[in-house]
Amino acid sequence: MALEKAIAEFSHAEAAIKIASLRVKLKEYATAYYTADAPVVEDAVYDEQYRDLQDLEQAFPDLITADSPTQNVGGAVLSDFTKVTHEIPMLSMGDVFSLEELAQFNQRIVAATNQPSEYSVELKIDGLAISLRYEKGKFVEGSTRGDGNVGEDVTANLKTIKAIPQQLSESIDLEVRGECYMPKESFAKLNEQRDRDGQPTFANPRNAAAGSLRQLDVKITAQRNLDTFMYTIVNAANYNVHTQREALAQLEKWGFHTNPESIVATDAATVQAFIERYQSRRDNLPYGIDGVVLKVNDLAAQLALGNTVKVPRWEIAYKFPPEEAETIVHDIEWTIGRTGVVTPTAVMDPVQLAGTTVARATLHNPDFLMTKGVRINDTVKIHKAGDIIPEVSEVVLTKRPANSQPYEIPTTCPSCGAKLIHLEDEVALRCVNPMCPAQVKEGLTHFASRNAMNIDGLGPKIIAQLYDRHLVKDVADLYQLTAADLADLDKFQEKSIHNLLNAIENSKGNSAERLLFGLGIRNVGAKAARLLLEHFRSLPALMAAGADEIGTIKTIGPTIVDSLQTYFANEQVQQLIKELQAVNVNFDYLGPATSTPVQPNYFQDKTIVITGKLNRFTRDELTARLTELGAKVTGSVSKKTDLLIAGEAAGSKLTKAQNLDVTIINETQATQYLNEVKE
Ligand code: 1X8
Repeated sequence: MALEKAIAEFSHAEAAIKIASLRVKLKEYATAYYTADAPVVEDAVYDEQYRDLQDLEQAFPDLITADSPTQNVGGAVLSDFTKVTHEIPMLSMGDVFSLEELAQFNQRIVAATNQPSEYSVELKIDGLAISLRYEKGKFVEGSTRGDGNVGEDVTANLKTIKAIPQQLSESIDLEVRGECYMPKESFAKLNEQRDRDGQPTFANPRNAAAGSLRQLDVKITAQRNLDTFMYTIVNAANYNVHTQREALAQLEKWGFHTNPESIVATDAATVQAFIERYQSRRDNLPYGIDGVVLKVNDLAAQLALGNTVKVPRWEIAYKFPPEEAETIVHDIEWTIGRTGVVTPTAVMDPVQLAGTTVARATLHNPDFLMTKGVRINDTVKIHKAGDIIPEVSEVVLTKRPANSQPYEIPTTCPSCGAKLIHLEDEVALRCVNPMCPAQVKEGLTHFASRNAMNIDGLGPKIIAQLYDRHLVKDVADLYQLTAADLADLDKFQEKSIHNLLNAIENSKGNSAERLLFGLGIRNVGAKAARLLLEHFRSLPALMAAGADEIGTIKTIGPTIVDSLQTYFANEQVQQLIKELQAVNVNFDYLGPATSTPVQPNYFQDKTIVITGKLNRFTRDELTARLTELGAKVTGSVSKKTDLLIAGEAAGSKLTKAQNLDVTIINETQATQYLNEVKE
């Protein structure tokens, strides 16, 4: 959870209190994580609170104490294992969460070394750090990091890992460091087995690796299929190794496993491409990664740069955005769709999730809500379903407040008060009152939407005002609106009035499949509407047709036929059609549409700005694709902007979007969303 207010607004006393509480929490998390191998919060929660503490301490440096988590490497030593003192401390690493912070890291390096930077760029393995010592070529001691100075002797455990050579071909003394991890497949199998045996499962591969390595019974470790990637040679210069790249090559020669994915980079674009590549492919790797590590390649330069109190100055971790986050549910909102389906949404404290800020998550339907057992004030874990829609994964029951009450599903429509019902065979809860204001407004919004009558400027907010002021109760009323009616609306100036009236007027000339789709008849989507009008050529012809004839059209099944006949048989509908005809709304099919209707997608109906340099598309290509998908691409960022797609070296537009809290995605994320669109 972010701080409750800006750092600048904290008084000294308030900061002292907040700092104290953050330290208590962080220490509790760290103990659970390092000592018990059972984290109580997501990494992202730890990281965020750690950052809050860092920020507060930076603003109030007199409040920094030596025992603050920011001044120590995490992890205490469990007493069951013999202690090992690390002659050269095993430091942890500084981390950053954005490309800007990475650029700042690079600037510091360039300024300090006075030469262009060259980095070894490696994957950050989600495992636990280990150190291996060899004497005269023989493996003699292996240890965990512990608190960085003193770790645990896990030599016997490490001897069971095949990836660790017991004997080197050269008779040398050597200390190497790296990461011990459990491959995802082994992790899945282990948890399945534990589940079958009624044992608690491990939260993630890293905890499983830590739990497996720190076993007093090494037979258990031996069964756990652990693996390693080594990446550091201690005192490398003694082995005629002068760069990190040479170190990796030498480690490989000695017979250690090294990670095959690393590269050398001398410019930001290469680093960014590497980050994006693995961020989008992390699910396809056989082991877990949680970021990318940048190390100054030249080892002499590393030495010259040295360390801060806690971390080396010459390396940094870029952490991937969390794919799961924890937050608190403050409310459960019920929204009523065009067809009366009532859908619950969790309203939550905003959190960062896979690169965007999320404050709402779908709860789908009452069954889902009850199965998950979500209550108001519950802490929940959220993730992005299909990488797009924020969804509640589970309630964190250990954090449920003592006075928590079971949540009660509403029995009446929050908009019109009508009794809600479950239609047969449906999980959905529905309001079946056709006059329900929420449904009518949704229906009007649908009529005006891009794939229907495409009335630019007539969005949900304007429609709500028109409806609430009794200016519009059905779609025919839109065509009776006058400039005087619109002049009363909030923030409506002459130009907007003129534009909206024009857009409404122009919509009368649309080809009739847009009208048919816009009427919002159950089961009649944009595609069915087009097929129907291609066949019947006009709305009256369709209305006059019998079920048999309609049914002959390919892909138009009995459900659609039924829906159409029920709809057009309704007297109110017939009256509505007459009113539309009276104001000269076109009822004829005007030939193939210039733009075919699109599948619902992430970009649809969003106002989007593209900025920065793109690698995969030209600006025009991306604009064309987004427009096809029903988005509006504009040139400048404003309050109306829904989304900024930021390429490399994005400048003032990015800053402006950040200030306006506009959702920002990068090119990789945009590509992922594009790939999601079904053809
Ligand atoms: C931690 C890790 C490092 C690397 C990979 N995975 C990690 N978890 C690497 O350097 N390739 S470095 C490191 C550290 O704490 N210094």
